[in-house]
Parts: sequence; structure tokens; C-alpha cells
Amino acid sequence: MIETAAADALASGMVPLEMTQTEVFQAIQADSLLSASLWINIALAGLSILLFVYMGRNVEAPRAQLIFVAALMVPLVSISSYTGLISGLTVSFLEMPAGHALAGQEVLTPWGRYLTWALSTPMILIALGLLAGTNVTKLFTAVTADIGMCVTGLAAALTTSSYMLRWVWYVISCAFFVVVLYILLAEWAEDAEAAGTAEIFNTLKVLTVVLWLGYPIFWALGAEGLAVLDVAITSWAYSGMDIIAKYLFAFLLLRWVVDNERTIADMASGLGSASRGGGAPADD
Ligand code: RET
Repeated sequence: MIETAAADALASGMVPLEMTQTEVFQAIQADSLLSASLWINIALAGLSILLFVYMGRNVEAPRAQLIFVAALMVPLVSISSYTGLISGLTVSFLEMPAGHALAGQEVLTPWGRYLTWALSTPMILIALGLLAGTNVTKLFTAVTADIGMCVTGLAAALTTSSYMLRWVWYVISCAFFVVVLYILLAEWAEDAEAAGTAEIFNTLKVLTVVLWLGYPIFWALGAEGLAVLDVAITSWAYSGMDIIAKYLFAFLLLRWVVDNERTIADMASGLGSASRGGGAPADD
């Protein structure tokens, strides 16, 4: 009964105020396209965890181990994130403000995604930075700007008082994103040349930059932004990008690290000394 009501409500975009967690859960289950987009990531994250642990079993160089730990955290955060979404714990139906295409309607907001990106994306950047031979300053800048991007993206999704302010948050988030892109494309690309890891770094850099650009685009087009795309399609877009940006990314990185552990081990020890000038002194 509730399930049918929730499904109808979701389909019409009109959902009663203050749904319980059970009702949110049932609404998600009732939309098979939406729930499939979440379950597939739980399954793939689980498989990735097992695979990565297996791949890393003989890695001994501390820097290579650190890359492994960072990369392994990505599917670990992901499986937790998607479990939060599928259970309804980290999903809310929020009434969109005047000016929004769905003004006055309750829109499914998977805010847990944006929250957990603040944990998973720094791990991706730490792994990439270590591969490139970053210094502490650049790593700190990339990670803090990235967390800023995710938290202000969360604020964009959760702001219901003003349509304009949702977009103000969005623009702030994009500004943080530009900092991350600059470090990836300019700073670390050059550091990787000096560190002798340019080939793999460039592959992962292109994969990361292209996919990460998709997230703000789909946010803008999705129900939380301009509402051109429906909730389930947007969820599939995020899930699809996640599969490549997280599991495939980490797999390619870890496979290279296993095959080239010596290169990683021989990188000038410590964050800082492998990169061009400036930055903090080596700390390990
Ligand atoms: C938001 C909306 C606000 C503007 C910008 C965004 C960027 C999000 C990105 C997310 C990447 C997520 C990944 C997750 C993997 O676990 C928050 C969508 C710029 C780039 C790679």
C-alpha cells in the first residue's frame, strides 16, 4: 500500500512532506531504474575491495602501500555511500523553491552522495598526487579545495530557501573545482614528468578530468538543477561515472603500481623532494 503510494508519489514528483525513512526506502525500491543504479555500485564496490586487497598482497614499498591504501578506501567509502542511499538513510525529499522548474514539489535529493564524495575524492587525489611525486603544499591545496567543492555542492543540493542561492553554492563549488583541475592539469602533470611516472599519470589524469567534469554537468541538468533529466537517469549518470572514475581508475592505477613498484620505491623519498621547487620539506 505504502509502496504503491510512494511509487505514485515519486512518479508524479509530488511526495508528502516529512516522509519517514521507510517511505523513502520504499520509494527508492519502487523505482527499479533508480534502485538498480545503486545496487550495481554496491556489487561492484564489493568486488573491487576483494580484488584490490588481492592485488596488493605483496606490495612492500611504503609509498606504493600508501597508494594502495588510498585507492582501497575509494570502494570502501563507495559501498558505505551506496548502502546509505539504498536504505533511504542519506536521501531526502526536499521541496524546491520558487524559480526552480519543479517549484513547490518534493524532489528526491541523494545528499549522501555529496557528503561521501568529500571522503572518496580526496583519496583519489592523494593516490594521484603520490603517483605524480607531489609536494605537501600541492597535495594539501588539492585535497582541501576538493573537500570545499564537495561540501559546497552538498550545500547547493540542500538549500531550499532560495533558487538563486542554490546556484550561488554551485558556482562556489565550481571555483573550488577549478583549483583541483589546475593542480591536476598543470602542476602534477609537470611533477609526473620529473618523477618518471608521466605516462600512467597522464592516462589517469585524462580519465579523471573528463569524468569529473561530468558530475557538475549532470547536477546542473538533473532534478536538483534545471530538471531537464529525471532522478533515475541522473542517478544512473552518477553511478556510471562512479564505476569508471573509481573502480576502473583504481584498478588501472594499482595494476601499474604492482608492475612498477620499484619506480615508486625509487621516487625521491618524501613528499616534496620529487617535485619542482617550493613546498614543504620532506616529511617521511
Ligand atoms: C557538484 C555540484 C556543484 C559543482 C561541482 C560539483 C562537482 C562534483 C564532482 C564530483 C566528483 C565525484 C567523484 C566521486 C567518486 O567517488 C558537487 C556535482 C563542481 C567533480 C569522482
